[in-house]
Amino acid sequence: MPLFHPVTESDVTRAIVGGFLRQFEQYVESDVIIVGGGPSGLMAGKELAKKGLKVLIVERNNYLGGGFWIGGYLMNKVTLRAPSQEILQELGVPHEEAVAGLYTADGPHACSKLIAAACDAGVKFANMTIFDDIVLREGNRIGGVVINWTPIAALPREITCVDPVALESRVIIDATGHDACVCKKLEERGLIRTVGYGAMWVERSEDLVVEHTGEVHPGLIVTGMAVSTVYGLPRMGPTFGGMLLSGKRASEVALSMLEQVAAS
Ligand code: 48H
Repeated sequence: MPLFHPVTESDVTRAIVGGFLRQFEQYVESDVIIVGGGPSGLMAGKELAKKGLKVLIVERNNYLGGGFWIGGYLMNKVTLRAPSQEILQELGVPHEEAVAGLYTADGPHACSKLIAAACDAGVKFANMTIFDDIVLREGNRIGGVVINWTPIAALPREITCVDPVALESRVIIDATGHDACVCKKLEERGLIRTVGYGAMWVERSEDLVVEHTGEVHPGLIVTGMAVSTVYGLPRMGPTFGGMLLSGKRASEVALSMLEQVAAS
């Protein structure tokens, strides 16, 4: 008597294709699309989904978590400055105080708990999916994102040229880290200007990132390391509290933007 229930290969394939297509169709329109599934994007997504919003994170890699997995210098430890260790507490991540006000945790533990919290809150993910372009409406207001499969985008043009598709949302969050890909796309079109992140200055950088997190263009919010790139703020190295609190701030800004849209 076999241990497992009998199923055929076509049952497995149908389950995957059907499940994918149902979700993809449902998320062709979302309340908020977050580009980038690193710590700032995951945090923003978790907070927004907790409030009942329909949130999709577009991530070009197969894995989520960005730079939060391995922390600094390939050493699997992440650091967070007070008061952001409270988020580790909320997520149930073991951590210890290294010196007054500076906490360490294991990157894989912190990152996997944050991903799980985002999933539990109801965030959906399009991974292996790369942001390609922006949808612009009247007055250059954001209308959505243009996406393609990462493997397609990685192929040389002479081998294939596959047109992308678009997903609609009135609020987009650029959480693509150092590259600030969404903001750079608007810069290419002459709509905003980015400065490039500055030299390291831990003490100053994280407050500035959180303070500057917000709307950079009608419908577009920038969060995380992308904030440093847009505004020329100092980098902070492998310390992540600023990323988490910036994500939280981005979610608050998104909520108030959506309230304004609903009221208009
Ligand atoms: C889809 C994309 C695209 C694209 C990128 O780099 P991240 O971890 O970003 P943050 O801002 O949440 O956190 C930054 C932090 O990890 C860090 O590097 C710090 C604190 N550095 C300090 C310093 O001094 O250097 O995650 C960004 C995510 C990644 O998963 C990318 O794969 C993804 O965005 N991404 N996804 N389409 N075009 N570009």
